[in-house]
Amino acid sequence: MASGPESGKGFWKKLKRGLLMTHTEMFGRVEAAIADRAFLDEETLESLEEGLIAADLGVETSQELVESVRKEAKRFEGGDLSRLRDHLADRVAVLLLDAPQPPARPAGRLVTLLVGVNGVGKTTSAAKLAAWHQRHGDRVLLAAGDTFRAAATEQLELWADRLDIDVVKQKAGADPAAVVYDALQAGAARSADHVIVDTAGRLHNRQGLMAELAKIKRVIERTAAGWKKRTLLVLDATTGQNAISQAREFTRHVAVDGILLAKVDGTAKGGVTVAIARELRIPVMFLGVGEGAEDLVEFRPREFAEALVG
Ligand SMILES: Nc1nc2c(ncn2[C@@H]2O[C@H](COP(=O)(O)OP(=O)(O)OP(=O)(O)O)[C@@H](O)[C@H]2O)c(=O)[nH]1
Ligand SMILES: [Mg+2]
Repeated sequence: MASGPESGKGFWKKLKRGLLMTHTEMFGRVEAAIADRAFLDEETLESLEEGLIAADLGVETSQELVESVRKEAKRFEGGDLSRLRDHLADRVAVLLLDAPQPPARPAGRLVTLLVGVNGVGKTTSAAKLAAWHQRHGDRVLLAAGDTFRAAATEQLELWADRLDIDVVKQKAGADPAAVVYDALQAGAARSADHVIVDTAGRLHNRQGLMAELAKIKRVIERTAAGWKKRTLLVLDATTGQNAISQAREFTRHVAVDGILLAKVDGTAKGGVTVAIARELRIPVMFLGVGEGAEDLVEFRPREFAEALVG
């Protein structure tokens, strides 16, 4: 049941690779500008601001960061980008450390419910999260709580086979709350440390589907007495700033304990992580950085800032 940090090298490599497109978007312009002039004039600062905004850090955050560079522009003269990078990495880290922090894996048995809009990456993330916790010593059980589509259960089973993890399922059309109930019973019987529940995609304005989620939560509350519980909202990083409005709507209807931001690798808008952390005031807990079982990393503010900027 340990939750020790992932080996430094693997974590770092995945994070860097996941943020590559975003990093390039942020710095491509300013690198070109600095190479031309070797000093930070207004135009270069504008290039920096454009890059930060294009990488979806948010307009306000981008301006704040550029302002902090402008104040000390002299320090960065001579075309030495590395000093500028260090400065920005520090500033971003400060912003991220000021946001709600990802909690450690709670001790004891745990139920994780994954929720979110259609197609954001819930099922893939359920599998990756299961693999992550398995690597960290948990005995994991998956619950196929998306009974809406027959293919959803098959998709989860395919992952589970590969990872050698059990899945609790029912036939398509079954009540997802009943699947979750079964999974929690099975989890207790098989001494699982951690039950991870996949759910069907839903929009916040679909009342019936939101009521279904509330029912799943009630079943978890009642059945998993003594277990720690957390609900993670899965967001799709490729939607950039839209992910924030989506989260705002969603969390008006469902209480959420953390964010799992998927598909960070597939976008140049990975800076939205900073905007999410600052604006939603919900801890970002995991980042999806690829389509493989291993492509999930913990969100660690300082390391994130360094990988993003450095
Ligand atoms: N590149 C990349 N692709 C991802 C990541 N996470 C998920 N995907 C892809 O996104 C697509 C949708 O993922 P799913 O896990 O099926 O999404 P979902 O939220 O379960 O979808 P519904 O159940 O239909 O609501 C798949 O093609 C995944 O491979 C990620 O971190 N990086
Ligand atoms: Mg799914």
